[in-house]
Amino acid sequence: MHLPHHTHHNEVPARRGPSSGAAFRVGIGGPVGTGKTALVAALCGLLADDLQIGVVTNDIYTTEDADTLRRRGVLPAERIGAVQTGCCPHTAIRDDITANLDAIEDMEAREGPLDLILLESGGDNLTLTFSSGLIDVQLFVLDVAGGDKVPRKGGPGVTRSDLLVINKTDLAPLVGADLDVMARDSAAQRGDLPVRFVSLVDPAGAQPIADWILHELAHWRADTGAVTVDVD
Ligand SMILES: Nc1nc2c(ncn2[C@@H]2O[C@H](COP(=O)(O)OP(=O)(O)OP(=O)(O)O)[C@@H](O)[C@H]2O)c(=O)[nH]1
Ligand SMILES: [Mg+2]
Repeated sequence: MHLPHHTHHNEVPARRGPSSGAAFRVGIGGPVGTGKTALVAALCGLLADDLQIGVVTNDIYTTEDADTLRRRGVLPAERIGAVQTGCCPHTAIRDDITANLDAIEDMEAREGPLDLILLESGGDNLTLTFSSGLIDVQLFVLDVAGGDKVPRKGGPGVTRSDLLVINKTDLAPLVGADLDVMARDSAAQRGDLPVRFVSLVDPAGAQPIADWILHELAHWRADTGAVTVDVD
């Protein structure tokens, strides 16, 4: 994904590829409460038998999301790291990504080679994006409870994320959200970029997202060039 870079603090090396033993990094962003942590938990359940996974969460003032994931036992505790941003979530995933890079690299050094890092941003707004120096692909998570107008409000997560996830479809009848409107508006914003509608009340509902990640991971691994993303 090629987004405008905010590189004033961003002296990061180009992302390493699979040949260097680095894990595939998936950024998960989106507004507050849309189900990012629920998605991380469900993905760990679906993928941990086949992949060595690490998780890094971002929260502003706490380590709430990492604590929740550890309590739920979705992965061994040492595979769940937390970054406390102390500032707007997007700052730590886009402008100065050092704390997140450190958390990932510490985990990889401690735990040995991993296949997949799931990196959850703190909940923010429609302007949220990850630096391409931090992640390989990024998901943007909306929910139907925010109203069926949200996809047409646009923003880089809606228009250009590698995958748009629209969660909590179970709530559509309760909040009067029209999923067809959301699908139509998402397609209008995104062109050919993919969208998946899910409900995570049952974690198995994350299977379409797990399948998409496996597909992207295979593609990334097949790319024999060691350097996959250039940071300008
Ligand atoms: N009904 C319903 N509730 C859901 C679904 N997914 C998540 N939730 C609930 O929505 C609330 C917020 O979910 P989280 O996973 O914490 O959302 P988040 O995006 O990580 O939130 P922040 O990190 O605070 O931005 C929780 O109470 C979840 O149980 C869903 O598919 N359907
Ligand atoms: Mg969360």
